[in-house]
Amino acid sequence: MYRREFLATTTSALLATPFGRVELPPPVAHHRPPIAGRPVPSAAQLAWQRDERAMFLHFGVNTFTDREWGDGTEDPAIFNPTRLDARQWARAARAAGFRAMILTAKHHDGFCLWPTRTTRHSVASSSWRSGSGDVVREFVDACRAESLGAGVYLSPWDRNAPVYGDSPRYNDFYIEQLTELLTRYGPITEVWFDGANGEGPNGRRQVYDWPSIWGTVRRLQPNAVIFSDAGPDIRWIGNERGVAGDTNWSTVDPEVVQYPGASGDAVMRMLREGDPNGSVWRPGETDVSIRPGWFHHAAEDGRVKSVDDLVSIFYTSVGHNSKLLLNVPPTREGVLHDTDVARLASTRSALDSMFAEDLAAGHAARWTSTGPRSARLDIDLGKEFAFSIADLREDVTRGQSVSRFSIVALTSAGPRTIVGGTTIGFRRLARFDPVTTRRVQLSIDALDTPRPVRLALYA
Ligand code: FUL
Repeated sequence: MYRREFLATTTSALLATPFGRVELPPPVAHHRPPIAGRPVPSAAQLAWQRDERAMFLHFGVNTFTDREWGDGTEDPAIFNPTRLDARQWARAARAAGFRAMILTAKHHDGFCLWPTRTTRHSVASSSWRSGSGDVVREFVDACRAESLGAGVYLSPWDRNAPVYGDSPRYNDFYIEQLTELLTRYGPITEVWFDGANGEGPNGRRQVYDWPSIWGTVRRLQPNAVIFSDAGPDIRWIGNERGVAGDTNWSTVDPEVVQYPGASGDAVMRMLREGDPNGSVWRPGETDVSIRPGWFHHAAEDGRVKSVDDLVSIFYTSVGHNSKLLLNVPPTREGVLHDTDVARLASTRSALDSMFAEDLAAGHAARWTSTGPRSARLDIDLGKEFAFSIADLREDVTRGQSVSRFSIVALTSAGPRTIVGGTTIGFRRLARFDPVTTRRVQLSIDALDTPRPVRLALYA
């Protein structure tokens, strides 16, 4: 949450000398041949996007110190959840419609939630279960039990490791931690590399070996997607408010954002909007917390986002061709707070009822080509219906192509534009004042020969 402000003051030059261009083994096979050479998602990227919702869990020493960023001097003994129940996290996530969870295995304070060989700053030195516990193990087991994907966040910035800032040595240390996480716990679906950064002891700056770090993930978990500002598979959406770009291409120009933590207007715009001419497929993930902070603070128990806020976030993340990564932080007891769990359940019910019945389903629909790069869909609903939600989807297995859309109601008083916008992508949601009509037209402009877009309408 403090990331950009912090970066602005401390790290403008910090990562200015990355290890160079990243060359990774190719991702898992593409689904179908690209249209006219445009990028398409890998199987792993497609599965990631189809999940739509994942839950982020920020948990660690900060939970016990009541802070957002620990400084690495915390006594491991303070980590002592009294009734840790990862199954409760997973049940709540699943019941709320989430398909994956991502745990902060290590945050900036360097405290590891698994018994690592790399440092004593871990659960093994804590009071919890006399040092014999493993939060990552319980988290992964709970994900499996509830059929959720399991992802890990391993903070590159480490304020405890003495070798941080001693670049090659820290890179080795970090890759060893990553290797433990990626070899001990079975399939991992997403690995999350945070762009937040700081200086090592005595102001030494850490230069990360991203090619080796990302290469380690590819080698050990070839089906996992790698998230960071610079992908390579999934990019950060550029803010922590739950809002993806209104225009949001899943393709990007990789030259613009070359490493995690890059800053500047061009970088932020590329993160938010992508690039219609981008040479790589790198869809955006929207991370946001259900509370003001990322970690649980009892003082914020009354400030959990409302159902309306959470529904609105769904529209501006999933509904803007992104994936929602909603943070729900465990308490000191090691469980999700009742308020958060209830809010998640109510949000799921609200969304389920909104999308219960597609009024356009099964009605006569006809696509007409209106030009080499444009097309129109006419739908006859059979009788008048009132609707206030449009749900649009491109078949992104063949790439993303729509650059403009508009929906028009053909009413007795003449045509009336209901809603319009730019990109669609995997899913585009729009809400508007209820419109009553029998005939609806959807017009699109596309980058290549238009392919049919799926349109659903809801009351
Ligand atoms: C940021 C971090 O500094 C926050 O603490 C949090 O983990 C958020 C998801 O990313 O960059």
